[in-house]
Amino acid sequence: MKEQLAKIRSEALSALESVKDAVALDELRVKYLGKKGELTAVLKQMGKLTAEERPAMGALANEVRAAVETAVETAAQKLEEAALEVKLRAETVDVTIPGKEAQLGHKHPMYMALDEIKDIFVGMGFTVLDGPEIELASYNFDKLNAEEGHPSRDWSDTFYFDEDSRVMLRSQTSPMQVRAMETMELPIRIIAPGRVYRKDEVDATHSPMFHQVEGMVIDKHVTMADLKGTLNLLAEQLFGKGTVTRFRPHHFPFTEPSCEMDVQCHKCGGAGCATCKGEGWIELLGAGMIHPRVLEMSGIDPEQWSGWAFGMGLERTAMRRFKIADLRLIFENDVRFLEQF
Ligand code: 2NM
Repeated sequence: MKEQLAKIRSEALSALESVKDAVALDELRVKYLGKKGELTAVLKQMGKLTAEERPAMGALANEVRAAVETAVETAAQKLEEAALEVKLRAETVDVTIPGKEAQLGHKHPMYMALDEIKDIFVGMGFTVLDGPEIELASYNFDKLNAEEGHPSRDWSDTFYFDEDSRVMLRSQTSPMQVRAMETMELPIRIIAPGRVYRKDEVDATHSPMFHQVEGMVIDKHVTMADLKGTLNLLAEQLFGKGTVTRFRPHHFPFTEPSCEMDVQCHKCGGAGCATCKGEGWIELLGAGMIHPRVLEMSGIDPEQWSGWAFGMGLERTAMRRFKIADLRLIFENDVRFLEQF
């Protein structure tokens, strides 16, 4: 029996020493330590021993069991470590391999122009506002003093959603200015850039969707001098120091008096060339003193407050800034075009 136990120990230990995987390990564990295993089989013969022999043999059997159990644990640990080693090696990242270059797009020239305009106005304390593109005709027209019968309200000029012309795609960003007048605390200094929609056929200078920036100041004692000073500063910062401007009388329903501002052609200095189509001047924006009726309709007392506003087309401004000849290029988003700026 002593020999049997010694044999189990040496066989088990050498088998466990070289075990290759978890399944084989489990088989060995069952073979030597299991209920029907070799050790149990030997222990079952203990009954045949004399009372004197039994304690020493029992102690030896326990010693062998403990040795085999320890060897099983050691083997399990070794297998686990080896598996981890394999996993780590498989998942190694070579940080020295050159990365894949991400294909970034290109900022759109119109947004480059818009960002410049935003920076100029934010620098003067204006807030940039965003508003709905689906608007109520009351905000797009009525509250801006363009009442029933005004030509811009016609079905041939405006996209309506309903038969009774109540809901529409905004044709200008000024409804946002009305919302600002109704909700913001005075004084107000804001600009509102965004998409606007008009029923135009696509050609080199027209699109049914385009972008505008409008701006507005309302405060005490605001005059046409503030309008001219601020818009001259805009022109200088957009087109360079010393840019010459001129203001021409014009008409808008929401301003009185109204004007358009031109900048002298930077190419020919006013003599007339292809860039300015022989005019010497390039039209930049429309503006004016906010009509007292417009202030009143938004709950602002025109006896106490006054204001000026302006509106400019973004595509046209970008086309002038970057010498783009055809409006359609602005909307095509061809990277070969965009990457030129
Ligand atoms: C323009 C020209 C002149 C304008 C007026 C207003 C408001 F809401 F204050 F009345 N917003 N925008 C305005 C004035 C827009 O676009 C050519």
